[in-house]
Amino acid sequence: MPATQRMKIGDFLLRRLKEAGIRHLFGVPGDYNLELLQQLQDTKALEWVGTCSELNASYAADGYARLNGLGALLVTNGVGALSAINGVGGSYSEHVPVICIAGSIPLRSIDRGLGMHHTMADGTWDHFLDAYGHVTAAHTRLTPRNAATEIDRLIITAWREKLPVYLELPSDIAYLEIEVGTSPLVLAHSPSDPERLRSCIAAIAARLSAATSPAILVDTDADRFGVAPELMTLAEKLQAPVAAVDVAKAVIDETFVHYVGIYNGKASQPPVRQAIETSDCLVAIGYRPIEVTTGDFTASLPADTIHARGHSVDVGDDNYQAVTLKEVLNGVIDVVPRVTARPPQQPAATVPAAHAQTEGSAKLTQAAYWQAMQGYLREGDVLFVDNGTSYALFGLTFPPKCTFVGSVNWGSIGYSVGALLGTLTAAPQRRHILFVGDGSFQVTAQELSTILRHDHKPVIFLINNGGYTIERGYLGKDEQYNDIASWSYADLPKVFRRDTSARSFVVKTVQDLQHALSAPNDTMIFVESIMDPYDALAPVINSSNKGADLNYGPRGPQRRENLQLRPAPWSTTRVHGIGGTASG
Ligand SMILES: Cc1ncc(C[n+]2csc(CCOP(=O)(O)OP(=O)(O)O)c2C)c(N)n1
Ligand SMILES: [Mg+2]
Repeated sequence: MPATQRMKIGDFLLRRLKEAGIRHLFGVPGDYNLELLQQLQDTKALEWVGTCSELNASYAADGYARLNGLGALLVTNGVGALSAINGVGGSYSEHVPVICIAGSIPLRSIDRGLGMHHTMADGTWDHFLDAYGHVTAAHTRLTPRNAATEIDRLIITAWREKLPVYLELPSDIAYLEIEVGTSPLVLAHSPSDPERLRSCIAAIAARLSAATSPAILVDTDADRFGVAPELMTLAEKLQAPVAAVDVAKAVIDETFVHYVGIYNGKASQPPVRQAIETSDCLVAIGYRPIEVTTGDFTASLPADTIHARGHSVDVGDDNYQAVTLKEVLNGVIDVVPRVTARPPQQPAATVPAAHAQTEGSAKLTQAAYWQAMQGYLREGDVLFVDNGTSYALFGLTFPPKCTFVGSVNWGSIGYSVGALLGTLTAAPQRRHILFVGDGSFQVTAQELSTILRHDHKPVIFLINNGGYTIERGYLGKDEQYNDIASWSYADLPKVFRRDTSARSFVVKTVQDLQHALSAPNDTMIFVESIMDPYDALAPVINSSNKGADLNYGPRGPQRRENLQLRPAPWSTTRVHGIGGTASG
């Protein structure tokens, strides 16, 4: 019999979160979760990071989980839970393990049928639990009978599946004692089935050993399941090229000698396209094709591509279950013969520098802006992109050990500002740089105050172009629905923290930008760049134009005269990797 002890349910939940490696809890207090917050205060199990909204807390927990392996947020019944559900849905789409805890109405009210606030006031209480069932890998309402097992089940599920989970803690049970195990929670995958693992490794190794042009294609799960080092070892042993889909940018170090670039169908650089599409043994890791990652469905993987996922693998007609990605890759690395004499891959040309004028007094253009940004990036940066013309970031080459954070599949504007709080909290020693548009920033701008409150020192590059430029490329080039209120963005650090030491800049010329880029990063740097509403790199505008065709069809309004922002005919800027649709 494993040893047990008596513990309050709330204390046990906090203890398990801590044992799972979570050190911070994001969220907003409410009367249904204050009792757990008091337990957190009394036990100091975790550090509380209060946010301005539950939506932002969900983004922060997501950002935190990307660097920490798991993240958590605490919300209140209904109003808090539904505010957070967009972010949790995003975590599902992006495969990020987040634990969403809702302090919910007391069990007493459910037993007795008592109407309560923060509900539909119709005598029902399952709406929010049911809603979360659609955006999580597991959801539950805790009771004194199930808490000891359900808490463990949900945390382990989030970690194993790399997906969010939702649990309701009724407010009248957090202080009740139950019997729980004394041993700490162990986060581990079940070991693979030995026969399936052996057969799977043998099948992959046979294909790879016979291949003359093996290649590896990486999607985000390579990061989530922590196998980038194994993939690089395998590529080295096979002398095989590695490409990443755009959403998995920099999961493989972009300076790695076998890394060839971003594969995005016909938007890829020719050597990347060739390496992937003509490979006689392509190993794809967690590949999830959508219009954004496939150059508008022009991606064409070889028919016999080996598809490896977190917990299963397809090789030819065989499907292997009960195998884990790490064990499969390590097994393959062990048995494939080392290749020394493969003709070298033609390395992908580095991104052609934008043809930017360099005259200091010239009005700042996006071409000059992104050219300058390439020089600003440093080894080890955490680099954020939000939706919009800032997608140009995909075209930059990242120095070693950088982490890319974006919500590209889900694409919820404003994600980056909340998530920035999360990554800063998880890894305050790293430099975090946010690239965001004015429209995206307006959705979650208040969280800047929490970032300032905790003395974080990110560098924020905000493009002020008067509205939703990327949308103008879909529809409404001059329509007022794509305009937004003109904020004095660079003043916001002062507004959000009266005694701030943040360095703020309003940049209108190349010279101004150079000045801002030379500022020391001993405090927050906030750079507001004023740019033309019609200015965006050609691939970004092209992607919007194509998106409109895809979305509205041939009878849509996008073909009408002058209703769409189009790339300037003289524009020669090319950015590889974003030639497919970028979501607007
Ligand atoms: C939550 C949410 N609402 C609406 C959208 C649609 N949308 C995508 S990009 C965008 C505009 C982004 O504008 P901005 O951040 O200013 O970037 P710009 O293209 O102007 O650089 C909008 C409204 C979305 N993706 N997510
Ligand atoms: Mg904008």
